[in-house]
Amino acid sequence: MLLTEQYHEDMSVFHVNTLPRRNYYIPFSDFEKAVSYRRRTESDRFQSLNGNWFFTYFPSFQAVLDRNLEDIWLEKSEEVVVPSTWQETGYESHHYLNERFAIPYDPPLVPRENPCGVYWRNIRVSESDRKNFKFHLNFEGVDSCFYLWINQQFVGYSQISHSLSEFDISNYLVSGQNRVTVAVLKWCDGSYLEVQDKFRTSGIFRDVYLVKRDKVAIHHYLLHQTVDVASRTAQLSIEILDPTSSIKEVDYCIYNSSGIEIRRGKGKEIALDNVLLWSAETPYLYTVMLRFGSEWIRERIGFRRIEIKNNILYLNGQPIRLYGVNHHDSRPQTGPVVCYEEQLQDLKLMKEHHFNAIRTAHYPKSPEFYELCDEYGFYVLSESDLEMHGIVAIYGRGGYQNYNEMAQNPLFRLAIQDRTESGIIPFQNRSSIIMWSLGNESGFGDNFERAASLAKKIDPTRLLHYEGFFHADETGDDRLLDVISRMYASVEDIREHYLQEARKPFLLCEYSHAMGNSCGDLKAYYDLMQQYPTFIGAFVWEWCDHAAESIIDGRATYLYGGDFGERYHDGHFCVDGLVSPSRQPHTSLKEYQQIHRPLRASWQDNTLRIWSDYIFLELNKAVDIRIEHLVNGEVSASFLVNELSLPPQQSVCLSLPFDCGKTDLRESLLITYYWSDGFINDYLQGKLVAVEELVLQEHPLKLNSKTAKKLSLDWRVEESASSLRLLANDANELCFDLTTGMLTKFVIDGELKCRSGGKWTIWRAPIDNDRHLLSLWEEAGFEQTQQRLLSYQMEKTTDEIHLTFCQKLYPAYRQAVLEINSQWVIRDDGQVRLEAVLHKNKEYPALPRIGMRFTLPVSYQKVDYVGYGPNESYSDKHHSSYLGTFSTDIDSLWENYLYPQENGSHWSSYCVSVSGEKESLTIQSLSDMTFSFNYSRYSIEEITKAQHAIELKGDNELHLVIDAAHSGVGSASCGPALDEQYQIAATSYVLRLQMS
Ligand code: IPT
Repeated sequence: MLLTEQYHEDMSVFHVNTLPRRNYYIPFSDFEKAVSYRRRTESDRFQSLNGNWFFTYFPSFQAVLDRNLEDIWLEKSEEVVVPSTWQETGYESHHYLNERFAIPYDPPLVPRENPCGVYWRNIRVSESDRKNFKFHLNFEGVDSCFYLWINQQFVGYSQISHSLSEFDISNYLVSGQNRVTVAVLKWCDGSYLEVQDKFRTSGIFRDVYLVKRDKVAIHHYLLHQTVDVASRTAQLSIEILDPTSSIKEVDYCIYNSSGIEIRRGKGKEIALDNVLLWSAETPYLYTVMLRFGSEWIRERIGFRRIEIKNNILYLNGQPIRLYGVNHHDSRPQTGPVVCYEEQLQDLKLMKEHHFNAIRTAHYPKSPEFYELCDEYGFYVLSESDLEMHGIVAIYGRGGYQNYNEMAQNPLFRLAIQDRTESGIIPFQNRSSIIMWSLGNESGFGDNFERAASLAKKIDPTRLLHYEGFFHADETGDDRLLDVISRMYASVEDIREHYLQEARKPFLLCEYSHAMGNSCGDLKAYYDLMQQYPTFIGAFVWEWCDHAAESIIDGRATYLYGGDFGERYHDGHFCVDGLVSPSRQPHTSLKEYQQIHRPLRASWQDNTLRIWSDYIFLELNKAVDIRIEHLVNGEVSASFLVNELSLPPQQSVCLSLPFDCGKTDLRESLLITYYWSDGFINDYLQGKLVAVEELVLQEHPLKLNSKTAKKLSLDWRVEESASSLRLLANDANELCFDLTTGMLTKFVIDGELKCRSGGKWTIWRAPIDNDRHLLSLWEEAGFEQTQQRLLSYQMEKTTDEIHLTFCQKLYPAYRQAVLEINSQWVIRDDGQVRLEAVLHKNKEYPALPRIGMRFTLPVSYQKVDYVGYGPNESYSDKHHSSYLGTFSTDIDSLWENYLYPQENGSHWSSYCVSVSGEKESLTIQSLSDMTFSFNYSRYSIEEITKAQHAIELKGDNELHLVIDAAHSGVGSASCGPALDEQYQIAATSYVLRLQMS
């Protein structure tokens, strides 16, 4: 028998023989190394055990229990690299679940068929090391729990997937070769508390290492700081929380953020003056070198003061907002296994897009992540590894009405407390963390009131958050929670219930669900935050799309729930990030960047003013600005302001070296900001901060149209029962189908304008945010419509032919949804005009769009347009774009969503021209009526059907849709319904176009 006792189904034992929790640090023997290291591997006390381990997979732990260690070591084992997951190394297949338990509910029991992976490797320990040091074995993350042996002896047990477990293995080691064996179980009672919305994985997925400690060493200490903002003084106190240690004293040495030594001494109280305060904008870190006994520990500390006054969040005496994002650990090749460089890549991208806050959804990060947040400047809302959402699926108990069951059940009390401790104690010395969160979506009850008291007892200096209080019954007590938190509440709901009379600061821990083509509501929430200082922040859900990479036909493709043969899964609901799995920014991220830009321009009294929205950061020659004067959408003059200096919360006037506002054309200033040299964060150098357009003179855009060849055509009409043909010499022909009113031929001066046109549509390839409307739309029959020409009239004037059409568009089996009165005007100079009034039947719900479809030959790949670009733009998602003239190609218009859906539209356009080598079709709005357009290699039908980008093949035609109206995108996949102003629900729409 391998074990005498088992703990993984015992809700009173979570850790056996682990060392008491301590703050995270890595000791060094050598001061010089300690003061300057970049990575902890540089410490002589640190020995990474990452790398190859022998591994045997057992489908059931029962089989392991029947063996002894020797048998297991002799089993045919393979090697795996640690850290990794069984799902990535191929021992199990992937499984994505949102809020459901992955196992039947019967806590603390878990399935008997409990897969187990046994890992083992040898380590060498020298005689002298064993004499001089203690050896602490650390695991930073094992899913879901593990039993540990050194050589033949059982050492201990631990659980909580995202937590630090440390064992003193000194007494188990021998000089020379030693064997470390770890049995990891797929399920334990903790699995009921780890129901986070993610791919469910198993294994040793974070770093493993040994730390050599002095025989007499410190274990746990805290650094406390008190900051006086007015006098810029700080008091640093060192508290040794280690009653058993004989070390009572500490030598210290402090360097300021420029590396200058400012203090050296012995003692636990240190007063500092002239302190440069830490903020997300100015992440000044002081290096505090601590010598306990003969170990050196480096702490990098930012001095800052966090307070709530009048329900407003203050940092260093200034009101701040948390512009945040929810961040999961997720990579397409390794799942939850993320390395230092990848974490850094994410943080840099966030900085570039103006996030200043992160919620560690829904578990603590590995310690190095927090150190990076200190260094790069983020306000962190650090969450405990806790989510018990699955309880709402318990059969017959009322779903969300049963939400509080686990939160109230004493069975889970200790486990919740254990998770509260493990989420706080290791990270208390990190300056970036300003708020703790008790967990995510676990209901509310006594267990959480106790967890809140515990959290406040461990750390009274930080704010406390738990959104689950929203589900509390009337007895719920939230006195210890410092903020009111909600997720996905609408702007109106927030204004009405939380802001007009504030009880506590208000926070959105999740909002603007970034699934697919999304985040149309970012501006509305941003504006609300500006209006109410008690609305202290909001965190977008979420940073990245989760998916598993797989190579199919030599091409990387991304797979999600259901692609691995699982019976129960949640599809692609995990593909909901601002960046793709490989970190390509989606347009939602660009939208966020623009809306949260720290620099803004205004135009008043013929003066250009640039404002800094920074609260702490003095822009010391940090930004270059390029200003372009656009006349009628095209650049007529430009100039550069190099290395702008601007104090925080101040503005500066710039004089323009050209005249503006003098013509009857549309004039605007296009202002582009870039980080220049010398900014505090070097990695941002040359990066774009924002592009904004200030309209000086509003006029409909008139296009500098190519001077078209003057034609003088003598149209001849041929009419039959099924078609109406207009012909002028051999090179000009328009043919209309008289059953539908569609254009079946359009050739002017020998140029093919399109293969087909005039086909009305109300369908868009559904975006994820349409998912709640979809059943309504499908029920209404919007996806398949039929068009009928009811009547037409023809009239000839001296130089024009007028065709007046009366058409209807019907869903497959219902009454007409649109009645269309249109007039085609075909002129003798070869121009074709269309004026259509589209009446929507009031009985139908809001429509996805109202547009006219054209198909073009594949050679028409070039696209020129005047509209909102260069990013895709919609009525509610156009802030990262501006009105300009753009020249591009069809492939660049395509926004690649992993789950194919409507994309690449350009809102408020005046003109689009698609062309091949010689031929082109130009569609231009008449007067000030703008349109949206899509131009794509794929038809709406093909995009609608596809479930993975790789399935899209194209069909030998290119597809253009000109929309009189196109629904906004919103964020309703997990958020409020699309704001009415962006819905297509009016009774009539107009399209007025000229085609040539
Ligand atoms: C909410 C969860 O907190 C988060 O983990 C994720 O699932 C997100 O939504 C959706 O992607 S839960 C939802 C029921 C509000």
